Amino acid sequence: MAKEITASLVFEHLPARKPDSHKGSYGKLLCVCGCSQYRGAAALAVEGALRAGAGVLTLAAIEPVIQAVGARCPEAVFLPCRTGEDGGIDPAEGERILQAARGSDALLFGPGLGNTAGTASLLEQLGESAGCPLVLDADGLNAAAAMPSLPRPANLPLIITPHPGEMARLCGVTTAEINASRESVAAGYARANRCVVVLKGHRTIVAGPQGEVFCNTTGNPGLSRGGSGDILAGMTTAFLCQGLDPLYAAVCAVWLHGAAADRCAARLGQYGMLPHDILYDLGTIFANSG
Ligand code: NPW
Ligand code: AMP
Ligand code: MG
Repeated sequence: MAKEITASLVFEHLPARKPDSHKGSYGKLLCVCGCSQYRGAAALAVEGALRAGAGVLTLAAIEPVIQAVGARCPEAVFLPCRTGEDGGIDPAEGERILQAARGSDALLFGPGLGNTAGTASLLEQLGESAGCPLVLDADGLNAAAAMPSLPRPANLPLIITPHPGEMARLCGVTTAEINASRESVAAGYARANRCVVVLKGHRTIVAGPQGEVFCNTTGNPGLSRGGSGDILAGMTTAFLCQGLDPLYAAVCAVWLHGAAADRCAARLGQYGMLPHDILYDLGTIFANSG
């Protein structure tokens, strides 16, 4: 039986920002996101991560993605990558990205990368060798679904954040089968693959490798639009890079993402709210939490 995620559980696990801290105290986060088709996914993941407290964030991306993200988010640092044949990052850039990952505290791989051979090649190069905790989302998960086993950095945490369609691809079953038994699917996958699973949707499930299972109580159908999950992926990686236990990095991100969406719906309505609007509401939750 899943335990419900509550505000008190979340705020117990969120570390205070100490007066004598500096940007290095809050982690170095590397995002590998975006392609010519999906530039906004990178922007949303980056802003989600920065608004969830990451200290220094670097985005490895192709030039058009960097242009789009830089215009929205001057705080981001960039690792410019050549564009490959399929409109994503050229897989020959894998070694440079790997070097950056090795100096990072957490790596986000997937939002908006494109479901392409280039993404699969990058994941093969980075997944097991990254040398830092890894969050796989979106096309990172689609690439992983085609591999014999889930790529993971040796002895380091792995969090996956699938929606039911992505989970179905990972498990080789239908989306309906995933949604028919969400708790047991997430728990079984987390145990079998020694990772944290965030199975998204109405009442998102967070399952850990030791059999822990949480169910989220926040969020609303105003989140049912493209881009919501990219923000969650950034937020999850931000908490991971700030040193939270991977299970609680996911628990905190999921609850706060939904709680921000609930505030946003009260402000703009479920029809009118957009994923990037919830970042303002996330700030008001932090502002009122002390
Ligand atoms: P349906 O439609 O109901 O049959 P995909 P994606 C299913 C980027 N983005 N319950 C759904 O089923 C992402 O980061 C970029 C049940 C459908 O089959 C990725 O890189 C944006 N089913 C890329 O686009 C904004 C559910 O999953 C399938 C479900 C592709 O990601 C948008 C759709 O998923 C987007 O984030 C649920 N709760 N949720 C940008 N602005 O740049 C989903 N499904 O085919 O994996 O496509 O999620 O859009
Ligand atoms: P993605 O499909 O990757 O963009 O992720 C969608 C995000 O929005 C996930 O965090 C979902 O849990 C959330 N979401 C979508 N629809 C709903 C809903 N009806 N109720 C609560 N959360 C939702
Ligand atoms: Mg998504």
